Amino acid sequence: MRVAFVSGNRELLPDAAIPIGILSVIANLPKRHEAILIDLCFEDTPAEALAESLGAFEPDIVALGMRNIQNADYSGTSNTLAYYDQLIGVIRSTTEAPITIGGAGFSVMPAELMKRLLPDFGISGEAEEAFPALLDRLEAGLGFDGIGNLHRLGDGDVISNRPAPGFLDMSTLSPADRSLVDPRYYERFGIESLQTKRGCPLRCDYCTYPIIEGRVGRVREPAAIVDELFASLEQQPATSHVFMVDSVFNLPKGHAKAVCREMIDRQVTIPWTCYANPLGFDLELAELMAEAGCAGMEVGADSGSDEILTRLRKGFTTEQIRNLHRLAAQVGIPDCHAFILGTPGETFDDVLRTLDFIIDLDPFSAILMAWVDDADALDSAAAREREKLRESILKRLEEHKTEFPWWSIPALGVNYDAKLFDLLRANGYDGPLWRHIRGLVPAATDKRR
Ligand code: B12
Repeated sequence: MRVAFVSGNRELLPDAAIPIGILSVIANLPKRHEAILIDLCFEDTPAEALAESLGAFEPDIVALGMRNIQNADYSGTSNTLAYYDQLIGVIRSTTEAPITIGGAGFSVMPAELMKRLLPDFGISGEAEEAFPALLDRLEAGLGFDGIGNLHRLGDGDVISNRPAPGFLDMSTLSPADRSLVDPRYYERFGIESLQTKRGCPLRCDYCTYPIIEGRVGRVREPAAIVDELFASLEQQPATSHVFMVDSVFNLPKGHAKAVCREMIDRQVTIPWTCYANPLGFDLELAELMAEAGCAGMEVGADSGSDEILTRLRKGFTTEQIRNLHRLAAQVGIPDCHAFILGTPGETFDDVLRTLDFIIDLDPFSAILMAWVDDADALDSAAAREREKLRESILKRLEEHKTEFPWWSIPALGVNYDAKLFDLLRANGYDGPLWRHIRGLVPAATDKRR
């Protein structure tokens, strides 16, 4: 079949992210299918570009990737649903080919998005097996039962197949081909995406990662990861940095160490960053990461109160956050901790406790966000109550922004805005930009308490 993959994502903050999920689905498509990738990220007029490419290719099916539903920076988030409505309208008016939607954003709430966007099919979660299975059924004119996580509309409602009985074995998957990627991702942002495993075992209260990837950890062979990295660097030589896109790089710890050892043995020199978790973080791991080129860790610390951490089911304590920070500082890896202030049930005193904790911890970088609860859209009384807390939080952060000018406060546009980031990149700063801000703030360390 002729398959037109469309990557709808146009988000450039904090960096543009290559459509690694779609690339993986393409890499694992049986060769008898002919696929193209229409990437709308850098198009000035995405609707026209899409219509033109579809018109020229005449697909049998359009596979639309939806990575983000919203920009989710807790600054009063803007959602992208109207934009996806528009893309689907363009596809419908250009071709009669059925539309299948998928991707991390879609997977977060597939039934709701099926009803809202009205594609013909949706696939939630990983799709390297489910999508070719759908093509087989369409070709053979058969029904759709048994294709795991397939969604379709019928009788005015969404019919959702059960998930496949197991998750994919990562060792059976072919790696993504980066020669398909628009080189502007690398020329303008320099960042490659690399996955060392799928699945997140954690149970953080609000997090959607296990919905997308499942909880069962499925690791890749370290040698295969480094092979993919070397191949990608050859295909896209403008790469200056790698982001490990795992939900958490250091869980399981043994695998993270094995990946680092492989990188060290094969003399990987490109710097990389990852999401790290305070659970079980130890000196040996920190040293291996540093030696393998880790140039930064992003940590979802969330709170400086043990009570709130327990309520959020983070599974670690403030002492473990401190431990990670100590070890990171010891081996010279900058750490960036994200905190979410005002989560459900939190009081202003809890927020102040977290702020005191951050000041005392003094991580290399901190991102402070004021919680926005999606559920408030349905409950106006709760929304008003929460809005008051949010206002007090932002007022307090306003006071801190001059005292700690290297903190990022997306809701106030502090160290998180497109112009600043463009300026930094134009001046040669690369990778995730929080790594550079502290060094640019005069006498930042004098502010330490
Ligand atoms: C790593 C990561 C980042 C890194 C990316 C680094 C990089 N260079 O790639 C950073 C920190 C930069 C980042 C930023 C953001 N992220 Co992010 N990120 C992730 C994370 C952890 C992994 C994404 C990934 O690459 N996965 C690996 C690939 C292989 O998997 P995949 O994309 O899911 O693809 C599979 C399936 O989804 C499916 N599939 C994918 N496409 C398609 C298409 C079709 C047609 C089909 C059928 C199937 C299909 O098959 C693929 C293979 O199995 C996810 C959470 C998660 N665990 O998934 C959040 C996630 C994708 N991010 C999210 C968000 C919101 C953002 C930001 C907007 C937040 C912000 N303001 O900072 C930005 C946007 C950046 C951008 N340019 O788009 C949300 C999106 C959903 C939502 N709530 O809107 C997620 C789901 C996390 C969450 N909060 O729930 N992110």
